[in-house]
Amino acid sequence: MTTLDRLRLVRDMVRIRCAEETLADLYRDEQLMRTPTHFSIGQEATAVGVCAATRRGDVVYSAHRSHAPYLAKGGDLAALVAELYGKETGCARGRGGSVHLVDHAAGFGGSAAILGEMIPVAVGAAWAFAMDGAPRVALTFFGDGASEEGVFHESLNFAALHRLPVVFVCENNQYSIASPLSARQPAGSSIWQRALGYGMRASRIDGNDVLAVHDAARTAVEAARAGEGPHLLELDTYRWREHVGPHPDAGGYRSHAEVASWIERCPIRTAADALRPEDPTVDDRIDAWRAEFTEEVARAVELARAAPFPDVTDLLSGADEPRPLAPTTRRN
Ligand SMILES: Cc1ncc(C[n+]2csc(CCOP(=O)(O)OP(=O)(O)O)c2C)c(N)n1
Repeated sequence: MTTLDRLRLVRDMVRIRCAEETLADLYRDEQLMRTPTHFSIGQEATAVGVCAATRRGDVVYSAHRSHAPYLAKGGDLAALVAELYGKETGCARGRGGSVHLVDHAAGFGGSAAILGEMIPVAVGAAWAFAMDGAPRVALTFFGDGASEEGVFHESLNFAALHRLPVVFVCENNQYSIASPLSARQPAGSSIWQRALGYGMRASRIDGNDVLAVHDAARTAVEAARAGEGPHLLELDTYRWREHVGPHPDAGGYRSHAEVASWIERCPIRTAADALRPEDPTVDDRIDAWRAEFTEEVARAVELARAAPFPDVTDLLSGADEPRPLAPTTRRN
């Protein structure tokens, strides 16, 4: 990877951080977004590192913590913001909210909040790619909690059996709502090792190191594309905010010290530290990107506020129709 490619990863993380921090503040202060909202603040390296390893024709699915994978895959920012405000110009025409994002043009196949739900959907897409002989890969993001769903195991088994071009991306942020991993899974076991048991390749990576995530994802995606079958990536990371909603929540089920230790390992700062020796201007660049993206998000918020709500008589129709084109901030 060139220095410019590596800077691009940092830029994409800064864009997601900026968007989510602004949206979290507005969510708390305005009370206009009425959708349950799961922020990925602190987890940006997983979505950015993985999605940068995909091609336009590859399809990404995610669970409820969906903004970061959607944006990292090139989903339209203005349409995301409008969706959170419940507007007709949203990416799901205001009918889905934060947990039901979709942008087919960008290769974001959809997100859903039922744990594990999109894992078999990604396997189905990969099966279709394999039957068509298409050099495409499906990827699915999910949390450590979703790896406890039965459908996770059925999907891994089926994908391994048919050597399907699918990459399972487990964002292990250590908690399922307020339950730590140690209260839910046997000591001495791990999610990536369970995938090995199905006969597929699997690896565990520092999910706050975007360069390491990207390297591992590129290997997994290209192997899947070359017909070598599925791969599971377990990416260790941590969310900084409450499970659902905009607030920090240290001091209850997780200690202040634990949360602070992960904030020390901020993925943006980690990447900037790694890049500074080869580009001493990296901190200035981050400041400039912050300013640029703050404006971009402010414009998207203005458009969303001004857009119409769906017509109440039309709420149950039109699920299959393409949404009207929103003013776009699409980037690729
Ligand atoms: C089948 C099902 N069971 C329970 C829930 C309630 N629920 C919503 S999010 C969540 C925790 C998810 O944890 P994880 O998969 O680790 O993802 P994270 O929220 O940490 O990103 C639970 C139990 C659900 N949505 N679906």
